[in-house]
Amino acid sequence: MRQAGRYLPEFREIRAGKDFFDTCRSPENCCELTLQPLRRFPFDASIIFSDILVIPQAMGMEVQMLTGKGPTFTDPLKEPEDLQRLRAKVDVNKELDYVFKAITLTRHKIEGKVPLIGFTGAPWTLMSYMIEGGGSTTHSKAKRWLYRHPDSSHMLLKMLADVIVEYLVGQVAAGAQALQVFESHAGILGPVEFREFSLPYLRDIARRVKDRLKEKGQDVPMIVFAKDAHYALEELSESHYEVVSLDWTIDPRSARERTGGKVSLQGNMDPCALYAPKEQISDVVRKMLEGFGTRGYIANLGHGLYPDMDPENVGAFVDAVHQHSKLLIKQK
Ligand code: 1CP
Repeated sequence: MRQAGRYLPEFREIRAGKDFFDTCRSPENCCELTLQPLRRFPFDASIIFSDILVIPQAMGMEVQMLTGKGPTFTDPLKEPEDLQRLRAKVDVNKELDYVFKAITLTRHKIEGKVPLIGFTGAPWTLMSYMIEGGGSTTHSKAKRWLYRHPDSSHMLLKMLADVIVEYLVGQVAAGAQALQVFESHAGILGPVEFREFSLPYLRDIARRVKDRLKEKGQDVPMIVFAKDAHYALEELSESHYEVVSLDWTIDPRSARERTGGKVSLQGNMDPCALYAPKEQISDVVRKMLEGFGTRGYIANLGHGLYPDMDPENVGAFVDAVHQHSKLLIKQK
């Protein structure tokens, strides 16, 4: 999750006074921000510093990251006619070259110590930002589209999926060793809408990326994170992803039963458990590991970190994962 986040003083130092997306466009800054947490903690992997909203930008939309407000679109999509404002054909090698450069530089600088994960937002999550114009609690403007303009919604989701496929294939060519797809706004949809407007695109992306990589003799694991999509666990485990990443509202044992060994699972400690004293963090981690078991499992949080979280407690989380997993493996 958001390991390179705002909870580290050294992160805030690099970010200070700079525009967020200017930082994303600087491969040197992205590389440094990706490496920072690895210097502090014995993580097993790293995720490239970037953002999911670089895709709407590549499609021609203007997005700014405003302090205290988050992502803000200058001119969100209002009606289906507005789709004509988007670039019909996106040359990802031109528009998102800065991300590929950041990945290549970071991959070199990591020197093989841990794998580097690339990522993207999924079509529905990006669509909702492009219509809402920023963060939202109800996502009612975007959902209004789904109910009133289903054809245009599918047209937009398809356009996004096409760009995402090129973008992910490009990330692997640049050096990414695993890919995570964030459907952060899955939970705002019910099962019926999820099956129509999210799941088919998640599947399509995994299948097309894998086919394209295969042609080049490449293969990387893919991870899907559909936040709050409890109802879709079984379907997600049959969607061509090797790993299903879970938020903290799902019980580890029931997730195992429902996915039945078809995929590896990732997650899912409540990030807010990092506010607890260290001993309690260790306890929460132990229970989580006992629930998931040690095979086919990637210990992680169930979502991103908040800026006021104590780096020491992040360290306590990582230590607890290592300590308890060693014990559990020994007991077998
Ligand atoms: O931590 C990292 O640096 C890893 C890189 C990373 C990732 C994987 C960032 C940097 N953003 C993301 C993904 C991302 N961005 C998601 C999917 C994961 C999730 O569900 O959180 C989403 C929804 C976004 C959109 C976004 N970007 C938001 C959420 C706004 C909302 O709707 O409430 C915010 C606040 C950002 C800004 C951002 N992106 C990344 C960081 C470190 C930040 C904080 C801003 C800053 O550093 O100035």
